[in-house]
This record gives sequence, structure tokens and C-alpha cells, in this order.
Amino acid sequence: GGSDSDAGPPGGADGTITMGFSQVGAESGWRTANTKSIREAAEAAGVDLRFSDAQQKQENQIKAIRSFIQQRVDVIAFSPVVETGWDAVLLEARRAGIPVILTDRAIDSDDTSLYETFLGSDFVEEGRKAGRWLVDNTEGPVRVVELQGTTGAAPAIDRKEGFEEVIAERPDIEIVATQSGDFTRAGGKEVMEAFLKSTPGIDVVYAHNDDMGLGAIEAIKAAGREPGTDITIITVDAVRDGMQALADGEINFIVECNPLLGEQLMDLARKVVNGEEVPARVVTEETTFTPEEARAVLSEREY
Ligand code: GYE
Repeated sequence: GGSDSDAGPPGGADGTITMGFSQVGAESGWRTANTKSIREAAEAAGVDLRFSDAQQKQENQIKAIRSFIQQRVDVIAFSPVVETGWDAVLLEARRAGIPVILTDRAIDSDDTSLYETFLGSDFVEEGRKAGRWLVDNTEGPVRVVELQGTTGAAPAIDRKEGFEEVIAERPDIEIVATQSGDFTRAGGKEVMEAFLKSTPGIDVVYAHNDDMGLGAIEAIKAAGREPGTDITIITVDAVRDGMQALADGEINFIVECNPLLGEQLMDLARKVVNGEEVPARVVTEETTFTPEEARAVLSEREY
């Protein structure tokens, strides 16, 4: 396979590619749809998938990658829970001659030769789209609370950056509180409960994913206020439950982030294992949704 000491054809003797995949966890609707897409695409492409769930812990991902190296898989793919701290284990993969593909989330390393390609969304652009809607659809002063994704994760860092970049045009829009809800519904609810007690005059919630926004909706209702009306809610992902809340008017705007990366990942894996050239970066195409747009597409959404 991909290892230096094996001069035979790529993949097993029968050409079957073995992929070790280390997933972040099952923290959100996005993640569930992403896992399903990867499993189904592997099956369809005849890829032997060794799937490992890290339960949102970097140490578990590092263990899984080491185990894939020991199993001498043909290719390793993973979605890094946080951006930093990968160089050592990826050097081990390189020494073993096993190519690595980053899926969904990027790493922060000076050594871009540690991986073949990165397939996933442009999270800074997603943050900009959220900020653009707020700038274009509100009059000041606007007090925003932000529910951040997992601390140190690429989508949390980038969605914050893109959003802040655009709202800088409007000095009357202010982020008055910001905290991580770890991309989970429970986390979003808990942080929003605390914000509602500590922070007066909240106009807008900017949640880095639908699940945290849905948790915030529960907290807002429990406090006797109306989500989508008393407090404007902007989220990212556009998974089914988020789109339903948008259609119902409880969320006001969603920036789409596409989790269906499986087919493209299997395609890139086959090329990498066969020694073909692949682009260093493959960006996913995405859109945004208003409540009317959500109502129009809801029945056809796959996830
Ligand atoms: O937005 C969030 C998930 O990395 C793009 O992770 C992904 C993010 C997604 O937990 O819901």
C-alpha cells in the first residue's frame, strides 16, 4: 500500500484501499451527517474503512492515528478537533510512508508537507456571511452575545475572525459577551442561561453552530422571551433541526456548512494512494438561508 517497504500495487493485493479515519466525535447534527456520509461513501467506493470516534479529545485522535500507523493502513484521514499539536504524530505517519488527508478542519502547522490535501469549508468566509447579514439587517445599537465552538478548533477561531472582520464596519454593533459552548446543544443552553443572567439588553445571539443556537433557544424560552423575535439568532451549519427552527421563525439566519464530504474524500484518497496529484486545498461550496428560503428547501434536505 502506501508504505515505503511495500513495493506492490496500491491498496491490498486486490486493490482495496484501507483508510483509517479519526472523527472528532458526535457532538452535533453536522457531525452525525458527516459520519454517515463518510461511511456510505467508503462502502460505495469499496474502501475498507477503520473508523474511530475521539469523543472530542485530541489525545484519543493521536492514539487512533498511531494505531492506524501500526495497522499499516494505506491512507489516514482525520478531522482535527483542535488546530495545534499534530506535528509529532503526523511525522510518524510520514516516516511510515502513510499519506494523510485533512477533512473538514485544518491544522495550524508551518510544515504543510505533513498532509497531502485539506478538504473542507472556508470557515472565515462563513463568519463573514453571518456578519454581513447582521450589518445589512439591523439598526444600531446592537448588543451581540457569541456562542463559540470548541476552544482551539479551526471553525471556532475562523468563524469568530470572519464575523468580527465584517461587523468592524459598524461601530454600533458590539460583542458584549463571548464564551465556548463546545458545539453542543447542552453547552449552548448552559452558556446562554448564564448570559441571560449576567448580560443586560441582549439583541442578538451569534452561535458558531445550529446545535448551540438550539440550546440557546431553550434558554431564551425558559427565561420567558421569544427567540427570533425578542432576540435575533444567527447560526452556522443548516442541519435539519436548525432549518426547522429557521422555518418556524425561531432562528433568523443560517450560514450553510456542508457535511457531505464522503464522496470527495474517497476520491482524493484513491488518487493519493495511487500517487496522483491532488490540489492542496479543496473548498466546499455553500450558501445561506433566510426563513423563506428554509421553508422552500426543507423537504428536500438530506440531513
Ligand atoms: O460546524 C459543528 C461541528 O467542523 C464544520 O463541527 C465542523 C463543525 C460544525 O461540531 O456543528
